[in-house]
Amino acid sequence: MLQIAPHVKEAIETLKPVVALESTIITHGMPYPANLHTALEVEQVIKEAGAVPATIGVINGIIKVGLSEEEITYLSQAKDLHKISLKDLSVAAAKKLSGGTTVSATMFASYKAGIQVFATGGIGGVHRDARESFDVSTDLEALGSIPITVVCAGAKAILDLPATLEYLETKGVLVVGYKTDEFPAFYYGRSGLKLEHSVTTPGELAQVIRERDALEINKAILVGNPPPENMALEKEKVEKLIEAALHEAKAQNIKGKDVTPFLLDYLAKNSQGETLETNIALVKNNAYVGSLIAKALMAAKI
Ligand code: PSU
Ligand code: MN
Repeated sequence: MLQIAPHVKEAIETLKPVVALESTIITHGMPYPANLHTALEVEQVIKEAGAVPATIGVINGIIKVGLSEEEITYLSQAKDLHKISLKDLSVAAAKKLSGGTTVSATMFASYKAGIQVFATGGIGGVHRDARESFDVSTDLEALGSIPITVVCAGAKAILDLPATLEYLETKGVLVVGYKTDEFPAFYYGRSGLKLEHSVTTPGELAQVIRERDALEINKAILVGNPPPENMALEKEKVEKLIEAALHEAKAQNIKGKDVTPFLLDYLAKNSQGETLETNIALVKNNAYVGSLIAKALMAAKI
């Protein structure tokens, strides 16, 4: 059921640095053609940094680790693709569905394939209305139970960031700032939420990952990497847009797994594409840092 592309399999077996990528960002996170260009460019960033990219998604019920360019193109354009999180993988396999894998499903597939590092944009988390809606992303459960390393620009700013950090702490997930002592806020770098732990080099982080593995702590390490400074948006501006987006989602009665795609789309449209540009830049930046971490991990093994 899990099909690993031959070049990815070879890279894993010969201890080359591999970086996994998700595909919900392609199917539900960005409009066409920005989604396609971004997906291909992110792979290029990883290659140029000296690692092997493996974009993960589901095609006709098969979980593919290392999608081909044709498959990525298909996922960027096809209609009625599913947003597949961890709980959906079995149904997708049974019913031969196709779709993008979220952070939780991609973490699962990466771990099964033997890939240790996964780069994404922003993880899902505790929604701002979670006290009433109970909407807490299953990404947080996956982080609490799958021992890989996830590089992100924090949780999407549409979420309740302090609550998301609390939830991660409850789940025993180590959150490490990469060259920052604050939890990044996706569109802007500084959330004001201090992190207990931070590193300044990939080697330092690799050491922490190795200790986690030696201790057999079966939980993810979440690396918070701020968006590139020249691409970060102004907090006040973003927060105004988010308020409006949340209001609109409520008015249109958007619920469950449709909430995140709706909000991202609303923000992009109402910021003249600015939030999309930042989203693209930070995914690339995370892929780059993910490559450095994967390389540092492998350097110690050879
Ligand atoms: N980050 C982005 N764009 C996205 C997502 C994250 O920059 O589209 C996706 C991820 O796949 C994440 C999912 O796992 O949104 C979370 O959805 P939910 O809030 O419904 O759990
Ligand atoms: Mn949700």
